[in-house]
Amino acid sequence: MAEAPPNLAPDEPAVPSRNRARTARARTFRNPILPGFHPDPSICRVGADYYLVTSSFEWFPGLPIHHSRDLVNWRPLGHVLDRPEQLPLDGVRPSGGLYAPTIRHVDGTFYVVCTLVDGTGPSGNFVVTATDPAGPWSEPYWLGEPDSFDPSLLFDSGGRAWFHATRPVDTDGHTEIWLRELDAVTLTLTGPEHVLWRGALNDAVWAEAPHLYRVGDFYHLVVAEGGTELDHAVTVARSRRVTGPYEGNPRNPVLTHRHLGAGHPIVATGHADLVATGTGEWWAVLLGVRPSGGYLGNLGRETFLAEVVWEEDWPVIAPGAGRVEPVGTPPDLPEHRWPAEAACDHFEDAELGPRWNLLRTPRERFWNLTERPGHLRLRLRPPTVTERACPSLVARRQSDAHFVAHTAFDFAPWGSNECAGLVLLQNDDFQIRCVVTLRDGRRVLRLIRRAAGADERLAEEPLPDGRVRLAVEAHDQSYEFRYATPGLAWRPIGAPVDGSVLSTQVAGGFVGAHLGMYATSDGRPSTNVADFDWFEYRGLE
Ligand code: 6LW
Repeated sequence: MAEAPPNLAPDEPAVPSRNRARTARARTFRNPILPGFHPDPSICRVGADYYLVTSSFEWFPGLPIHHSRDLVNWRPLGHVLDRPEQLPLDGVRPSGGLYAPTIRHVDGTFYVVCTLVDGTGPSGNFVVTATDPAGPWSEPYWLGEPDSFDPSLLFDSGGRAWFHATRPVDTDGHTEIWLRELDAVTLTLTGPEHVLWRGALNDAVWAEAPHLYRVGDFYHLVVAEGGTELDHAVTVARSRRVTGPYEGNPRNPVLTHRHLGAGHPIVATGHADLVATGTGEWWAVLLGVRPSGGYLGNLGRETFLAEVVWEEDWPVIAPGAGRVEPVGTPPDLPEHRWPAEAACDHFEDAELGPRWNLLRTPRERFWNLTERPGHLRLRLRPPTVTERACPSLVARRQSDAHFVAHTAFDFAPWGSNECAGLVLLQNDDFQIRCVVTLRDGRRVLRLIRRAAGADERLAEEPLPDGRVRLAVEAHDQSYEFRYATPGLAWRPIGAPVDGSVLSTQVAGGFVGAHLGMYATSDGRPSTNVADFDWFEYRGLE
């Protein structure tokens, strides 16, 4: 960070104000502000800088952190948990791992509180701290509370800090928001527990994602309810005392798309976190889903931006519209763009850039960018992408319903157990693989779709020697694969594949589709490698 953060609490009482006349603003911005799998956003402001974290589940590094000056244009800063010793994701189930984080800043320190769900090592809630949001972040301070998730922090006046989170009260999806004081020096929970809220609707399910703010005379509790799919909603309650009792807003839910049907380009909106700008405006970041092909969504839950105003000491989200639209009027902040990310990674740097992710915690370095300069070298190792392991996979998010991705690589399989190529996946059981392997001593290109844990071979073509180029072009649920070898023109492999195995609705869980480069020796030791020269991804919308 270039400048020292001013000593400013994100939750400091601000004067509730109506955002200024919207007609004066001619610019527009596009939602989502973070396309592709970026659920459960949480935001804080330090002076003119905004920092945003999102969930990452079984992917490593954990908790991407983005930086913006105008709330619309974001650049990746890195990840909160980027050291294997900080993040034990070994053996974690798909859509286990890191759930919804919260980021706050007070007195020069950034705090992220989060939950590691169903870990095979330490699990439950933890806090990490940093003085620079780009890192390094501390080792986790484990708070326990393994039944609770979606933790948040309120730093109140007088130096007190309040941990709040969600926990189940039964096995039917009923939950409660509870609160306990956090000793911000020892980072331990202290004092009595208080139950604050169980949701606004009669018999509400999944009251979760709580965030407390002190605004004006009230403590405002913003929660999600209805579950993170089509019935998702934002509801609010307020109290003059942090420990309650909380009264619900009679106008709840204050935001939902549950009544808009499949025709709306954005569904499942909820899980909001609020921020006040330096100019006194208020905005919410929240998650939503852009369906592609009915209710199917392969991109997972993405991060959206919506305006907030205060009326009668209650927040109004998306005033005048009541819904989040794909195009909006931006905050009254000077536009601040960042250099565009290159569509093609030529692997010229010594480290992988922040767009690249690995599955679970890497305990050995299976990727290398220096042994063969300008190439990503993947070592063939026994784990495969069909196991709860850390396979030799380097992947990025699918962030557009329409996209094309290309890669070129050198790979000579030494046995029919060895393969390398392109993989698109939701999880260990739902994926599409286009890989070079050996059959009867000859090199072949094979296209496989995996649904509910069962592989189906869709196509296979003999492959001449030499460098292989692979491409996938997707349009909603249609994924077409092509390949080329030296002297051979591009040709399709198989028919277009139904990609619905890459949707959350079919695969289940909380993540969005990833695609990337993969190599395995399938259970046997090997010293073979696959060298990827470049990887290009372009949205086609
Ligand atoms: C998140 C919670 C949720 O913790 O999904 O259904 C979880 N509810 O808010 C994972 O994003």
